[in-house]
Amino acid sequence: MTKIAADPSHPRYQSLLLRHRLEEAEKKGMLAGSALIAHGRGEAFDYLLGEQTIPSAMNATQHALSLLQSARRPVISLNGNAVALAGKELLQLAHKLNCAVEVNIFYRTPERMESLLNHLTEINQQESLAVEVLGANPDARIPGLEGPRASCTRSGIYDADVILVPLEDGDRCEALVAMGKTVVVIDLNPLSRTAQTASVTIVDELTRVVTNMIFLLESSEKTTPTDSYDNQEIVRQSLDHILTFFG
Ligand code: PTJ
Repeated sequence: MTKIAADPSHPRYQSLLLRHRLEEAEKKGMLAGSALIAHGRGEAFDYLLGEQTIPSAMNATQHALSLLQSARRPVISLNGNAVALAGKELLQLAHKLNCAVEVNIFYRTPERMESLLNHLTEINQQESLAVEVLGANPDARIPGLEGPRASCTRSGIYDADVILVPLEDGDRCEALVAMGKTVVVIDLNPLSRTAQTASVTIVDELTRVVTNMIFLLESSEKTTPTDSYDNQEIVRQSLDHILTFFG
């Protein structure tokens, strides 16, 4: 593996580290052709957020966690960018939540699926985790979606009641909500259709969210979801925060 050029004291270290992870994943054939474009869009929004977890995002994260902890059948859906940026931490989160992960990609090819599944299997072994990794043998379809991106696993995404989907696309988010699922998304763009249609929208950077979730799980008791959570208000607060950037 090539080394990242900057040292941890570099002011852009975190950003360079994430870019480096994507470069490495690209070499292994894990990413979609547009993965780096999607990441760049995320970076632009993160800049406007001050590259930090804003209070509304932390509220959404706490609520999402309580939903995942109380779920009958939670699952974490993983795409190429998510595995590249935070594969290890997402498996650790799944382990703590005692749930499966499912590789479910928008631009589905057998080669990418194999590369992503192998990478997760390696992490499971290296970290001595035994997280169930689904996605190799899809046996169900998400209603209302065309093509390979509708493929999913019955014991995973199809039967899940609460699903965490980092960097989801708008169509699929809508289709999952239409199936009656509680859909938690992580998306730095509060204006995206995904952010607007999800049940819980965490407007924050994926690696920060996963770190926050693991920290919360380790430091606090199991919490129950509150009825007063208002996702539209949470998304509005993130937009307000971005507007303060412009003075
Ligand atoms: O692996 P695949 O085939 O499922 O494809 C994955 C990508 C991400 C390429 C695909 O889903 C895609 O094209 O996504 P979009 O439509 O570009 O949406 C990506 C969204 O994620 C954008 O709104 C970005 O702002 C946001 N985003 C990008 N990087 C991050 C992020 N949100 C949180 N954390 C990030 N690191």
